[in-house]
Amino acid sequence: MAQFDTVIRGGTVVTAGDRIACDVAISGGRVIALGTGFSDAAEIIDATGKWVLPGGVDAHVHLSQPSGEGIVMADDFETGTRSAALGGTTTVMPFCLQEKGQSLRAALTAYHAKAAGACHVDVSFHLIISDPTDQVLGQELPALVEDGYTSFKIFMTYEGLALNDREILDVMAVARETGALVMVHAENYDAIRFMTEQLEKAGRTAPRFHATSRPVAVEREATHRAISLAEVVDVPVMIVHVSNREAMEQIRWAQQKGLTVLGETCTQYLVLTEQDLDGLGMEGTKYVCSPPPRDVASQEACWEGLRTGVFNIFSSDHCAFRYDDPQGKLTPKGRTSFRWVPNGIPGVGARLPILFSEGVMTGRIDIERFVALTAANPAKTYGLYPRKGTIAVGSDADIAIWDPTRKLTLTHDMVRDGADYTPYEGRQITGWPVLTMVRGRTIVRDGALVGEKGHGLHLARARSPYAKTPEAKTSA
Ligand code: DUC
Ligand code: ZN
Ligand code: ZN
Repeated sequence: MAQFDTVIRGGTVVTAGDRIACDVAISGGRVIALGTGFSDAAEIIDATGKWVLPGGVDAHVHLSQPSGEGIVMADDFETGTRSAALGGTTTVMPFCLQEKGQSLRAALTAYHAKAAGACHVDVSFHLIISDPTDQVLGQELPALVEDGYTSFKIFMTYEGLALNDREILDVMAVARETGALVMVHAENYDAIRFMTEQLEKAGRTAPRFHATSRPVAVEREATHRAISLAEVVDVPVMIVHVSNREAMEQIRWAQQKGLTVLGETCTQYLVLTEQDLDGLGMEGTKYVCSPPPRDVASQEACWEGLRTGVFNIFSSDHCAFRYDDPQGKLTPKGRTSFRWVPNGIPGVGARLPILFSEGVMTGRIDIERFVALTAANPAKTYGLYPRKGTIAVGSDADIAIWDPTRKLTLTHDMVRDGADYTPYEGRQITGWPVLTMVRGRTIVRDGALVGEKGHGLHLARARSPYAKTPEAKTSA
């Protein structure tokens, strides 16, 4: 019997802190040695001239999430995790949505049933709290944090999801008590409704007015309010999918003040603009997401946030709806007004290639920062590190081997999610993940899926190192 199951030989191994030319020895699904001269292995993978990176951790994706009457998400766990694998991501973190009146346990049971046996890569669920009843706050959330669901998302906008300030404070207080991390979708609900009504009255209902209805001030105000509410409760907070400088400056201001405020930005805010919503006919719906993409100056601000550490996480916010589909972007009501177009765009497969190409290959960020933003930091922030997010002895052998010389034109058939388009179609990309491995098993080789669904597992998580621990609170 060979000494190792697999050896990856001849590549440059990169972590968030270092790059080093060495081999990776893998057995039992884990990295068991880093060094040179390993030869006694059942399989040798030649990585000469390639980067050997931790598989990506995408901390913000939406799969099989209930999306309102007549609307169906394009991706279930099988197609969403397939696309993740093709794009070099080995763990995704989707959201288990509590519907109004539903218990969190019931929502989780149903969501686990959807994931069971379907996943190509590992998954770990955040919770979305839409109905913070006494039962949810007092019993369900504390028990679920203990069970490894250590982060919850709350919304400041959307019918049926938006929490008022009092409810936000209540959820944050439970996070403080239990050591969970709260993620906030920061946009001002009333301001968006006001703007939407004004636009509709003026007959401005085309997809591009989606962006007009949610200007930067709406996001900036809610970001500042979320930070202030978290300060009142004395709890860390993560502001997700930040799209522009003014919202980023709120986060930077809070960080400089000494508050534990974390930030995330996403692919669409680096490479799309509001003008993408301006396509012929209904084509603009392909880019409808919230917050909307802004302008080139906002893209530069988001790059600055990634470089300087205001943002510690880069995610896809993958939330796919088919375009040419009455249950997707072309829902009959959506044809009458932007208000009804499902919010969200695909991106779990394109996230890493776009950041690699536009960030690393252009010199905006170095390869270590790429690993930090896309793997190590999301794993750390959400309690999966060092099992995920790094290549170290004892870590899961979740690895993506990148060919930095590969030049290609991005098309939807390379990312193979359940949608019928990619908002990044036709983009020139340099660098591609040619092999993806999850817990020692190669699931993508030469850009083609070779794994079977069902290999991916759900992971319970530790508390975030940023969260207040119950112990720290009592000793404070
Ligand atoms: N918020 C998300 O986080 N994803 C998609 C839509 C939205 O509003
Ligand atoms: Zn959101
Ligand atoms: Zn999202």
